[in-house]
Amino acid sequence: MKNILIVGAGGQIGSELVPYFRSIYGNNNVVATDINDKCKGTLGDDGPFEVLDALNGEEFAQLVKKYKIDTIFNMVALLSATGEKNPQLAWKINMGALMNSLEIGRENGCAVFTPSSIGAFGTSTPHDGTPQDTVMRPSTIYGVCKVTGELLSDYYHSRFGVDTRSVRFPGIISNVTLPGGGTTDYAVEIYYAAIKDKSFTCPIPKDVSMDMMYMPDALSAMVQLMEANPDKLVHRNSFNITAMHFTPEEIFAAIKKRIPEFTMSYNVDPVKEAISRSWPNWMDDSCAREEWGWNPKWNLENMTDDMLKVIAEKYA
Ligand code: AKB
Repeated sequence: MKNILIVGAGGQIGSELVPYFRSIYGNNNVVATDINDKCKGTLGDDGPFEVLDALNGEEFAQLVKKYKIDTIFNMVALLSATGEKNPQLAWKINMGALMNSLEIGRENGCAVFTPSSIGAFGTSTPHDGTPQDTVMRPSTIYGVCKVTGELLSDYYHSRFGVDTRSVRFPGIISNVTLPGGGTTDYAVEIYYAAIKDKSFTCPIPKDVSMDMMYMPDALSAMVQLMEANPDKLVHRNSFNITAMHFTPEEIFAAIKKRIPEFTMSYNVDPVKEAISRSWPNWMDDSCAREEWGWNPKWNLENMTDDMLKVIAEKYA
């Protein structure tokens, strides 16, 4: 990767991907774009920023040419819970941004990374040790878009030779930009609530386990996969990757150990309950480990120490 375009740079992952990539590839070689120019403030002035609606193929293609881009990171998505409120819009945005990324990638010889998700799985998928290659019949529009995206990306690779690669992200936990509209968002919100209010109302049932990952592992996964030797890749779109899995009760206990006065109650959101119960309890990510050396560094314990420290400093 030499000249990188990040589409949807103002989101939870994009806002940390931009400075991380700039520290590796150089400020001027990482072009941040977003539909919203307000996120420019968060991203800083270290490198180029352009306002871009990813659904506008002409403007998207012009930027790829202007900056001689060789790799596109398409981080645009309406997440699982928001998607259920407006499925037509979710399809339009999620698939529109992906199709433009793939087509523009094909026309300009770019590699394309688009994250998939645990949301690509459904109730009929084996929930424990979810295999890399298994049944994928999701019950959300977000999941339908993710499965379609995986198939399309593999198609663009086999049919047109586009270097498409992707991972199935679990819930991503971070402390810079809040996620919005996801089913796993509770695992971020709980840390802010612990510091600010010393209490949290959880929308996910106490016994539901989901895969999760701390942002630093998610960032290095993207570099590791995109820099991997293609000859070693048996799979491409997409790799199961996980770093930890826990239930609300388990993350609560980890925080309470550090903040004894912290309390949690439940007000289960039926949409999030149905979604979370349809997703894996934990995935088998051995293919990612074998094919490109995936090896996460963060678990519930060291992540909890770090999250509480950083958020406490923010609100000190
Ligand atoms: C969501 O909850 O929708 C996302 C995801 C797991 O893809 N965080």
